[in-house]
Amino acid sequence: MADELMNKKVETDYNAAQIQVLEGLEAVRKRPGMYIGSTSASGLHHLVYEIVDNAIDEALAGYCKHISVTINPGNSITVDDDGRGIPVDIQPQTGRPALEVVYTVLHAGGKFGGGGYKVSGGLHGVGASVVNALSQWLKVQVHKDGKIYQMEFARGDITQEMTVVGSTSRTGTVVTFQPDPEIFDTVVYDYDTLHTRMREEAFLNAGLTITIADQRTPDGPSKTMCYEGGIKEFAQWCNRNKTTLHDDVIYIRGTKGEASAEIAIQYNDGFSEFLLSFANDVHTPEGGMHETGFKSALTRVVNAYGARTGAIKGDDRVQGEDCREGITAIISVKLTDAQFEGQTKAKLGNAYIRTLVDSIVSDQLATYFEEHPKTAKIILEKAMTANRARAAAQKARDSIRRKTALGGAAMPDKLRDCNESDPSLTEIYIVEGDSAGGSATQGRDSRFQAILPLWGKMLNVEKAREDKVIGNDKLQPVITALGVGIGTEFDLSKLRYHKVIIMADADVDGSHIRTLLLTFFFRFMRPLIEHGYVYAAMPPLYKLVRGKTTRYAFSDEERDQISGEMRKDNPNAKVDISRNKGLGEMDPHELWETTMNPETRTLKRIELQDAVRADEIFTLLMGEKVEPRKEFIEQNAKYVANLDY
Ligand code: 1YM
Repeated sequence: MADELMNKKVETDYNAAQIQVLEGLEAVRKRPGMYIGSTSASGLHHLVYEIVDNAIDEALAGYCKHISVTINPGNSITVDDDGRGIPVDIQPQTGRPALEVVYTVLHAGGKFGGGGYKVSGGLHGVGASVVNALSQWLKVQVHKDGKIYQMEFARGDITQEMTVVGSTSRTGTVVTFQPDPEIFDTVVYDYDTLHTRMREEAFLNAGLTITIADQRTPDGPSKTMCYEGGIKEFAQWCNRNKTTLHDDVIYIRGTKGEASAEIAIQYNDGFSEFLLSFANDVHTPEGGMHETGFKSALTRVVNAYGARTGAIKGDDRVQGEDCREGITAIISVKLTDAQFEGQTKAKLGNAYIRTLVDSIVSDQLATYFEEHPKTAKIILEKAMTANRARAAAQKARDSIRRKTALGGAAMPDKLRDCNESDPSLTEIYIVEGDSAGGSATQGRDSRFQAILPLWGKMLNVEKAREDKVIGNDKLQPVITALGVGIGTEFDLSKLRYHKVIIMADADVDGSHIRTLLLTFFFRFMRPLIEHGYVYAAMPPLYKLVRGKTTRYAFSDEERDQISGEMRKDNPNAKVDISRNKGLGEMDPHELWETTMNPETRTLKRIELQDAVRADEIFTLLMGEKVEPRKEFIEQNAKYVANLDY
């Protein structure tokens, strides 16, 4: 009788737990954005990172050496690690195998891990069960104690209970999932996106081997990455196409209690600041306490060294930004209670991390400077030169301000402004060439669309400091029209248009000017890109005419599809297909219909990744190193015809 009661009790608990499970995963399917950020491509890729995070935690615990990520035909993903394998024993709380709990209970990781398992700091702290809920199907295999355990799910529901399906001599976890097309806007994975993220993970976890392979085609790409030097190698890699000022990468690390921090620094001869910070391997583009601690310690140490050696006299000081000119620094912290704050939850909020980073950088960088006086001198001199250039920039700015104050007309001559003054309703087209500018001005809806034509050869921003940019007659109109200022004076709240649209031809010259403008925004107005205000207009590549019907195509595939559709009723009909020659050759009406009318146009929002790539390409094409430039052009010869080096 007592036994019967016991069983009944267990069963009731189990049912209650099951109901909770269903409600939990149902919530994930109802509001996926809450758990993975979005259901666009970014959310789709996030599924992979969640599963990989679990494998990386196993690596951090010291049990896993190799992780492999495979994109399978049909866009399912397999993640395989050689760790201990997820526990398969029955959990006393639920009466279910741990494996099942991990994949069906929301936020199960920390609760059932028995001490050792730390929830890693994913964007929303979610894990395996979320991926399961958002997958059309998911299969886990655990290799453990000589056996292969297997369990299968569909949209979070169990379709096959955990069973032993074979024997094995290895250990580890193998997860395969098919993202649910009912949930995601796209279910097609991008190899480059996954490759970039996996490379980052490999740099951040020194000695861990990560393989990424695309098996959707027979000879798809694959790459195995392992960096014994960790973030030191990461900093060198970021500088690979730049001229560095010292060979040795400065490396700093320290721990306090459960938290640890490591930093790698290498300066190049450029003018921009490249800080990459991470908390628990999660990129924190909005910065936070780790970056704050780093910046204040760096400034203090450089000034102290300058004062001690007599290079900085009296009350003179170099500013923080002076000390960061040309810096490449990787900051990586690991902590158990990461607090992510800010608009996109991409800013680290734990105040004690600032203290930790500040104190280790203060101590170890000061020591480094004493032991490496040559490097110390180079860094100090770079900061002092930057300081002088900043004073010159201030002068240039003041002089422009005086000129505009005297001249009265604050806006550039070439700007054709719109009537609406509420920035959230307006857009500006930055257009290459006067003739395209003319068509755009005639074709636009002047109530909310402004046009700014650019012409002539633009300044090479790669080798320009703020003072040169401010005085530049090609860039100054852009700066004035946007209203936000640049560099230190940048103020996003003054942005005059919430859509900044670069409109350039779909040819080599057009891509040059697009790259140039993106690099300029990236270097001097980065928040504009980070907040998603920058777009590229997408003019059509082909025009198809059959009788009185005209349609446009944006790719070769679309051209073929549309031409097929236009011939549907009569396969012999003549469809005239012409390649669009350029923006300047479209009449205003055509330009409006294809590229500017919000109802019919296609705009591509520029993401930071695009800008980082533009910056890289720009460094390559315009910078000083010839070898990588040659390589790039050889690799991309089919895209950049007629470019000599
Ligand atoms: C391809 C995905 O999930 N690997 C993985 C996960 C776990 C373990 C090992 C693990 C953890 C622990 C003990 C522990 C997880 N275990 C759990 C939980 N790869 C992948 N590899 N033994 C194995 O932390 O104590 C959650 S994840 F909660 F069951 F312990």
